[in-house]
Amino acid sequence: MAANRRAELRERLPDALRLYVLTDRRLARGRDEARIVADAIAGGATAIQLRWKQGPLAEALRVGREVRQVCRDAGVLFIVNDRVDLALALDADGVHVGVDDLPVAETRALVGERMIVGYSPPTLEAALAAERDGADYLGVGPIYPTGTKADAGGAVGVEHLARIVEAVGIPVVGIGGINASNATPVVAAGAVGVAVISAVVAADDVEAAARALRQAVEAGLRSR
Ligand code: 3NM
Repeated sequence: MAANRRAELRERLPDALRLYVLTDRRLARGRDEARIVADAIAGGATAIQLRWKQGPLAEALRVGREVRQVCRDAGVLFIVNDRVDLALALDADGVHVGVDDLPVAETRALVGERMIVGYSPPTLEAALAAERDGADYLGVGPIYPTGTKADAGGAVGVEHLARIVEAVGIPVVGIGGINASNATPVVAAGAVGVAVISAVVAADDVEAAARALRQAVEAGLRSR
């Protein structure tokens, strides 16, 4: 795609981040990433993040190409976690970085206008700084307690998310411990959508789990 993909995607972002599903090999119980992603999209996922925490990068590249193809065929956003090099190699729509990764400014300098950059701000101040440095959206969490990310810290709650939504001009998604029964208040608090791992990836019926979450997100949007 063109070098200015960022501008085109930024316009679509609020809609494209309604239900953002992150892959996790450990929770997938041997099921193939591309299969899980296809089922999640069938249930209503609007964005996918390749979250690669283990194994050789050559394998990440192979799996990433499969996942990217599923996303492209469906017109769904394809974002790579942590690794700017992998995001560039996969020609992803975006890269998502956190406090332990390359900072937002350096990430933006490397990817230019070729893709969007997401960031997970630990504080309100970090959220404002990330926006200034070129982040296109933020992931705020953990909203609720989660067992999926060991170093996620304590739950920040929807009030913290609402303060960040008020302070910044870029879209915010909530993440951490979100499922179909608690997603609605996250969106009611101002998030454009929710990001999830276990509620979809670990479900026996991935498509049904995604559908229930998407309905909870839509209920939150209607309540605003
Ligand atoms: N980031 P689950 S919480 C990847 O707070 C991630 O930034 C978080 O998994 C943050 O939906 C988290 O299973 C884990 O709780 C999300």
